[in-house]
Amino acid sequence: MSSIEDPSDDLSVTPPKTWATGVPAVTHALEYALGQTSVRRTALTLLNINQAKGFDCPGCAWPEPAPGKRHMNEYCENGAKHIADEATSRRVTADFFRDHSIAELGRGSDYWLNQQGRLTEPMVKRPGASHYEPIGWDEALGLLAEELRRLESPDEALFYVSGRLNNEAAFLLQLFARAYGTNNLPDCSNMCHESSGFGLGETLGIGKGSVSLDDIHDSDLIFVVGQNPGTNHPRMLSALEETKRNGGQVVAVNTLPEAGLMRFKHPQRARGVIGKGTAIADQFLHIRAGGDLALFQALNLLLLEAEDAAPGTVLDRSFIESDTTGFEEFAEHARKTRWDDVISATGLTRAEIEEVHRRVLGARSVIVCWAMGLTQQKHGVPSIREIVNFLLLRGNIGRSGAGVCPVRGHSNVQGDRTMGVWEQMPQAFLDALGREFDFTPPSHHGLDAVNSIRAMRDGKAHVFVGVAGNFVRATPDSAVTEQALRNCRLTVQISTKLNRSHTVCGDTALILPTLGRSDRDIQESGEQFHTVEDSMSEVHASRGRLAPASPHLLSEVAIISRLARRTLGDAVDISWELFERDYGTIRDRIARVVPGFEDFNARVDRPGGFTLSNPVNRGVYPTPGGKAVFTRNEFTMLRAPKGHLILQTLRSHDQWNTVPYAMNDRYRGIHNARRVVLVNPDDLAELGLADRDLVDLVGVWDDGVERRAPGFRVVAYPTSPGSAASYYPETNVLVPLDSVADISNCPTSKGVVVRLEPARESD
Ligand SMILES: Nc1nc2c(c(=O)[nH]1)N[C@H]1C(S)=C(S)[C@@H](COP(=O)(O)OP(=O)(O)OC[C@H]3O[C@@H](n4cnc5c(=O)[nH]c(N)nc54)[C@H](O)[C@@H]3O)O[C@H]1N2
Ligand SMILES: Nc1nc2c(c(=O)[nH]1)N[C@H]1C(S)=C(S)[C@@H](COP(=O)(O)OP(=O)(O)OC[C@H]3O[C@@H](n4cnc5c(=O)[nH]c(N)nc54)[C@H](O)[C@@H]3O)O[C@H]1N2
Ligand code: SF4
Ligand SMILES: [Mo]
Repeated sequence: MSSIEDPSDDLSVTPPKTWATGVPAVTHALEYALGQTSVRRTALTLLNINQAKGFDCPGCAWPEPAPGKRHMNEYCENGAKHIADEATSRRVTADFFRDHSIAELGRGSDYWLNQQGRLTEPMVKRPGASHYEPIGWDEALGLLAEELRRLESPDEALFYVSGRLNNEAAFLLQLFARAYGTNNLPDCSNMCHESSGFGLGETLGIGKGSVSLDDIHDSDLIFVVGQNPGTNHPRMLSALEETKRNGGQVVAVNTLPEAGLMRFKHPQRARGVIGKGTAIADQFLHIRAGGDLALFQALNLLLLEAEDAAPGTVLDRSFIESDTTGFEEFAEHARKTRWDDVISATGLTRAEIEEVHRRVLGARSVIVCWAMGLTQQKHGVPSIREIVNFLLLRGNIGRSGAGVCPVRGHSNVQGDRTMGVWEQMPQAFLDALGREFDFTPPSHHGLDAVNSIRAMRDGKAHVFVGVAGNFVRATPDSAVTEQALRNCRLTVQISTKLNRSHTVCGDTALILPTLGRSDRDIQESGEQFHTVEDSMSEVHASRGRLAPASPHLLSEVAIISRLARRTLGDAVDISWELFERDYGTIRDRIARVVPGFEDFNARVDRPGGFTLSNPVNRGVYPTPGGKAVFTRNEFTMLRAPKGHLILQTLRSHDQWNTVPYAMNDRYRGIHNARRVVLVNPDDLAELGLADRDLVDLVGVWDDGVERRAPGFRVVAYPTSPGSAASYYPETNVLVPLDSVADISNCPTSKGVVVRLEPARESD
């Protein structure tokens, strides 16, 4: 199809690494960068990542150190790969679309699609057409506006946002959606940290983390639960190294012994390059899938019993008294925790848990960090609530070195929520938005990601607009989701690079190419910057430095402003033109609508920006009762029928979400293949399978539909007993649409019941 071939599927396996980062990491990043673009562009991009006057790394949401404390190279291997992937010199042109039918593109792999390069001009697929063809911006936006105006109800349109989107564009998009008349703003967060939002919102009153980078450095004890920082938040390892240097300890809780959790070599420090590096985890808990709720219930029981044995020495009674409610009911419930339940749910020994307990007793400050291993489980919300109970018991909220730390994924996913991208924004936000722009936003909740798919599947939504993501590959139940999108009258993707979502089209489909984070953004009033908020609520500016990938690109702000003007006309009196001309005018309005953004333009002008304060750290809990809430959580564990495993669908070291950069997962020792399933050797023996067998993964769910992912190589691997691991998005086909976390509706991507069948003959 093109000169870029899929790498051959030629699996080789080496022992999993016991350390992360160091010289090989830097070399790998440079190799990828130089494969994409010139030495000059590589140097320019790398020198500007995460510097006060440069652009924010488009990788994860881990914060940068304060400006004075940054290294010249304040980025990690993966950050460098993400930026090189965007700064690539390869281009997808109109000729490319003429040469490849949409059906042909649909057969290309996720890897191949991404490797084609940056999108360069707007394209349209007309009804019945087999190919995309060029279309002017005016006509494209007119076509979309016309479809939106034709809908019987604004709730028949969906606006999907991924956390790559900057604050200014996110604010405009939600303003436009609400002025148009809908709260249908599904986002990637619905599939990511949604359980954190609900778990923290209910107990602490705010769905965000409460700690800063300094808290991480100064903490006595940090838990890293269900998270693989070596790959997904690499610079978190530098922070944990600092914790250790200051005398703190780390407990890692994972179903896999992830390299970065074990040992870390700092690439920016001579010692890291040559020495043995720092051992990160003081204790590793090789937990069973979904066992985290039971683990924290056991730790809470131990704390209550220790307090009984030595009253007044274990719990922070005065904090519990002044800052919380529900302690007595919680304690009564917690005392019923049974050790045999805990042992079967966690697969840990009582001695291991008691060892953790002793560390907790010895720590004056404790932080719990977590990511997808918790949030994408059916009982993700109760697990997070139980973690809050654990921290409240010893007053580990709101003081130095202590607190909750949900480690976010996309670089601005937290900011997008702050800007109002959520289908359930509180009424106070909607009122403030309505007051500022003189209209009445709809108050009924919109659709999240899973419910958006249901609406398209059932013919209740007809126009899908995706901004900065890859909806078709990020969502569960791929076959259902693809059909849902094909049911639409119009599908629109505002993107930088080609992906599978461009190949799964409604009757009409539009590709609207846009500037990336590294591209210079010049508007009528001059050069623009935009802003982002990281996982620790730090808001700062990001300025692209490279010549845009094509002269035909518009910024996201420009696309949304023009679309709003075309769709809404004079219906609302909003100065969209001004917004496009000068992004500072958007920030002026954000300052008046979003709490904590007062004087936004001036504060973001300082190097490093500013930090949004979390009220919890001032002893203010925005819960209905004004206090932190202890909760009672029923014991739950994941069970698979005999002969089945609990599959988690996770990231390899060489991918950014739905986009593989290469076929390797270096730290886990997997090379040249992605269709692999990692299984514990004891489970393999019991299932009568051997290392390297070729199997189909077959999902088990109670709707009678067979979900099959064919042709996976078995790799014997130290997964915790009963659990298996495979890469996303190849395995999304196995996640049933209705298999969601309680309360948060987040797909259970880490708890999929499967059986392994000998691979069917390919036909
Ligand atoms: N390089 C790179 N960086 C990324 C991304 C990327 O794709 N590539 N994606 C970004 C995004 S959007 C996100 S949300 C984050 C995701 O960051 P992570 O949450 O670290 O990502 P996953 O690969 O999904 O890994 C989940 C981890 O949880 C563990 N786990 C699975 N089930 C359980 C369980 O039941 N209990 C426990 N205790 N552990 C479990 C897995 O073994 C694995 O270590 O990364 C961000 N950063
Ligand atoms: N099975 C399974 N499914 C999952 C997960 C899992 O662990 N397992 N994880 C879930 C999680 S945590 C998340 S966050 C989602 C991620 O879901 P998404 O955020 O939707 O997916 P991405 O792969 O990050 O999107 C990549 C595309 O974004 C576009 N893009 C990149 N940069 C820009 C930009 O600056 N502007 C614009 N307009 N476009 C840009 C490019 O075209 C690129 O192809 O997936 C979820 N799905
Ligand atoms: S840790 Fe995350 S934000 Fe920092 S450089 Fe790496 S990918 Fe980018
Ligand atoms: Mo995410």
